[in-house]
Amino acid sequence: MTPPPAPAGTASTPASDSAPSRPPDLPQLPEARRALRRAACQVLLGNWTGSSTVPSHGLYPHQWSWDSAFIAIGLRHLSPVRAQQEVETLLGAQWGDGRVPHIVFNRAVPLDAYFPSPDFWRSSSAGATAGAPRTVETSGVVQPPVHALAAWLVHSADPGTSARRGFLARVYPRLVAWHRYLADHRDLGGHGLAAVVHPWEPGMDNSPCWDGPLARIEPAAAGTFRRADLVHGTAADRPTDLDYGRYVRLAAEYRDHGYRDAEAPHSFAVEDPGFNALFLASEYALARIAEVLDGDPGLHRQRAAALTEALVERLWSPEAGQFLCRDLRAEAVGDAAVDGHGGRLVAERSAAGLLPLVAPELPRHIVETLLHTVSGEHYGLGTTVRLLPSYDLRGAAFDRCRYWRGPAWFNVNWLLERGLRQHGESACADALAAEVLRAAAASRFAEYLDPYTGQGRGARDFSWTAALALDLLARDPACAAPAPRTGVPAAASGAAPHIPAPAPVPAPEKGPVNR
Ligand code: 9WN
Repeated sequence: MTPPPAPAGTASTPASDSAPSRPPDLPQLPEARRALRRAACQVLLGNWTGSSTVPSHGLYPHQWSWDSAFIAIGLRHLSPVRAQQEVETLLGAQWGDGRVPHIVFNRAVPLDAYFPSPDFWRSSSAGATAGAPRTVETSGVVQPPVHALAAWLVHSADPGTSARRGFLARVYPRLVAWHRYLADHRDLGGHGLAAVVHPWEPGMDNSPCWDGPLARIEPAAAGTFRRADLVHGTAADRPTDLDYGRYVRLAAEYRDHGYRDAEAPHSFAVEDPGFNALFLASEYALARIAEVLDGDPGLHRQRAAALTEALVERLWSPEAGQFLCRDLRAEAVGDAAVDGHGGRLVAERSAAGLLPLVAPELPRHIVETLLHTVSGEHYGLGTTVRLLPSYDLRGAAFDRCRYWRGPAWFNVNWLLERGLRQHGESACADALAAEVLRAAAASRFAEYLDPYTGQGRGARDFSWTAALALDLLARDPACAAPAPRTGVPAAASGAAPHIPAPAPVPAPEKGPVNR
């Protein structure tokens, strides 16, 4: 892969996609970078609710699982203690079976502010036998396991405070239980990868990769639910009503089986390369955590290596030049099993299939192929676009505006940057980091972007965009203001604003099953 060149206004976009001339490279200037840092801090302070951070007050007014992990990764540069709280609040809602729910509901938010609301999920009653907490309401599905990676990075930002507060010792058993849940309850294919059972689980809700598997699901009738997302989001950006009907059907089916994986039919079951790549990256993080706690890192490294192997064995497609999703239910409805692994690879290219670049032990020929794919015609990074799109630019379902069907997302680009750096592609990683910062500044921390024009879409002041910008800025000595001590007022230099004394970490309601 060549470093993204994209000089001012020269990106070769389709004729109709006249890319705006590139704005002055604002974030390159020290003062602009400090201003960006201050603005990112303000977003995180504004979205903080007292014990965690909402992705966005309007569209997503509760705590989301993988959002919180990304948010903590940025928040650690503003307040390591607050970043620890972010992670611990989420883990405080962990279920007895080890699952970390994808939403933790804030009871102070009106029920109609977000759908599906707590009265749809009914976690504390319907999920009782799976160990759902009794005093907090949550969803019943999960999101990608980025949490151990986040916990490790949060600890590393201020190991002294972390040790004094016993942060790692508290979160480690919970993170182990979370990974064990995925290994024991979600290996639906039986070969070592975790399967997602709802399109919300991989975090890329309406990726075209789900179109095939979802086509078999009978949608819930239109009048039986009321979407709240369209009050805040543009319909052209959001999933369709038909997709929503299917999401609702799947979630209700899971709920009606008590969220018990052994009994739920899981009519949607997919092995997703992004989800499993983050799973293995988090196993490596658990190894680092175990080392600090004088535990046994070996087991975690073995699991990470086994996940890498299973990922390559089951999801690598040399023809596509990337990893693909495996639809585990394809056979069940009579589709031919073509490769003897059970189910069928989904013939759609999504950015999730590039995320295994975060795996440190990926075979070199695969790394090289992925690098080639990233800048090739399907993703065009550095040639036709400046940030990685979420889906194949040439795919039949490509839509530059609609959610995960084309737009560029900041968390995906942050993960790619990390993967590039890990495999020695520092020039590309530097160039991508600069583009991420430029786009974050230009879009007022948008939720996602039109990959061709860079125009911001979805929510603004979106938390993970601000957090991950903060993380990239923290590498710059001009911006890396020392983490403020509680009660220290903001310095004029771009140091973080005043952070009030933290509220006590909520005591977890019930301990995770830690077998
Ligand atoms: C459903 C919160 C979440 C992200 C997901 C993103 C979107 C929710 C929605 O927002 O999903 O979980 O209502 O569309 O797809 O990745 O975690 O930011």
